Amino acid sequence: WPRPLDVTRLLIADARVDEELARSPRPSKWGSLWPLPQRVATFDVSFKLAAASFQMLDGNGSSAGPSCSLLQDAYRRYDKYIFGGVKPERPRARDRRTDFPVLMGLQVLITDPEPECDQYPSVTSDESYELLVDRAFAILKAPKVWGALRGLETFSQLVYEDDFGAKLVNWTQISDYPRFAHRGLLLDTSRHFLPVKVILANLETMAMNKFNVFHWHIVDDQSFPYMSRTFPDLSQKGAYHPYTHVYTPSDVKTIIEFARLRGIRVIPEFDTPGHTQSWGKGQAGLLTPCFAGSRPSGSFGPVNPILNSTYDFMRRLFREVAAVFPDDYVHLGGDEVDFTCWKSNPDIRTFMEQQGFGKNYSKLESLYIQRLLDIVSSTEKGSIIWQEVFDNGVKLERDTVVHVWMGGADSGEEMRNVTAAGFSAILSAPWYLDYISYAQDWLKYYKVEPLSFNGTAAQKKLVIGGEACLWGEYVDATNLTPRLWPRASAVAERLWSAQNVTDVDDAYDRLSSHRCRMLERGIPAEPLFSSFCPREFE
Ligand code: CP6
Repeated sequence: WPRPLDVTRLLIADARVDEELARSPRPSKWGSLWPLPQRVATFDVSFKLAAASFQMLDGNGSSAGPSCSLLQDAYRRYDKYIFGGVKPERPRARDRRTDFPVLMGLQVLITDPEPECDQYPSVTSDESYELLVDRAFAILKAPKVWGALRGLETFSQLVYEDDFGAKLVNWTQISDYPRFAHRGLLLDTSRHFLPVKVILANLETMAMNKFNVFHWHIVDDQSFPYMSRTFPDLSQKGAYHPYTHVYTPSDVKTIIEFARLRGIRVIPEFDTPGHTQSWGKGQAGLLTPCFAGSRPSGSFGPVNPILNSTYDFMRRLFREVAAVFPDDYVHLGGDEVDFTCWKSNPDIRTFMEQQGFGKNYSKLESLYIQRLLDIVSSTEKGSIIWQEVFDNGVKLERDTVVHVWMGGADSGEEMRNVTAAGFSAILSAPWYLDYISYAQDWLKYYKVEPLSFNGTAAQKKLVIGGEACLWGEYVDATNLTPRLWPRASAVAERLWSAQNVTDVDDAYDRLSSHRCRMLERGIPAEPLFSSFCPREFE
């Protein structure tokens, strides 16, 4: 085993590299990098991975050692992806061919004294990394494990196969970091229950695309699959099935840890006061009774905002949620509140009069959300809310994040208003993946520029990122993955890569290859257009 290389010396770019970087070449022939890194230089010099002996290992002086199971796990994963899970015991004939210099391994060096191996990722996590593929060894340098995870994915994307089945990688130098800190995907487990296996497969695919937030729209009108320890009746009575269609505390733990090992945050959404029909089944008195004339009609509306019992319930539920989900943020929803039922209820009307709200039910909604925001603040969590809460003029804490979902491609004005008011914003409006057309949907997602709205530099800084949304009305385990991938990949590149990465022809080539790579990794991603893959999905 050779002496570890002097990494600092290796990472000093020589004149040739500087020249290449200045021209910002794209690795087109060999590479199919997705999302495209910030800076890439490659040369037509190939190294052969020594299949029998190639290994990923901690570099000398790395602050993350063998005890960092997050990295050790990642080495195993990427070894499988690179070599297809089959490594010969002894070198085969093709490995002994000497026409290429050999790449013996990838050294991973965490440079910060605190690698954050046992922590959870957050919105401020450092995901930057530098990768150098040179003779004998490749070096991956990152301040934190989060960057190392992103760099391992990139390294695995650089490897290609020659006609003899040998694994090759070209001389490459990459310096990379995300453009936006919040790169999310929303999945909805209420309209259809999604088995844990499906969620994990999509977390895995998210990592292949450098997404870092799983926005878990876990409950809604149709079902309440979250098994609460404090209020077991919520799922007992509100899930599609009390045992088979629920996420147990252990399921939730599994998902959170699986995500953490891939540098992905799990942000749960408990959407209120609307979208809560399923809550009412297991929590009597929570929802507003609707009236037909002077009598209760038997149906229920949004959460009842005028009862103290409502806030006692929310306090206990969100205390549990704060303990179960380690992320710094909880999504509180607040979208699409229908006032019809509130208007029909005489107690609510009396309350409105007492408060001097007149006929303005937005004020009632605001009162509810304000109290809920206070409850969540008391659990030491930050809040994310759908845009209506901001639009209705609710007084928000400075650190509240506003999630913009209305207006499709024309959400610029809302982005301008939200950031002008000093709030951080997440953009989803142009990225509703549940809409499908007989066309290349990925193109319209790809062409979005999140900062194209009118605003100051300070305002644009407040855009922390975006999320692709896949609402669940027409989606379950049978069609979720192909509907999501590679369409969501377009959003992934928009949120990771530099602003000037907009060449759609280049993107088409890289994304087509990336889609074939997802197939090879066992993800049934749909085709972009008429095409074939080197190996078809079976
Ligand atoms: N469910 C919830 C939904 C939607 C929202 N919230 C939604 C609205 C419009 C479209 C797609 C989805 N299904 N809880 C809005 C944020 Cl087009």
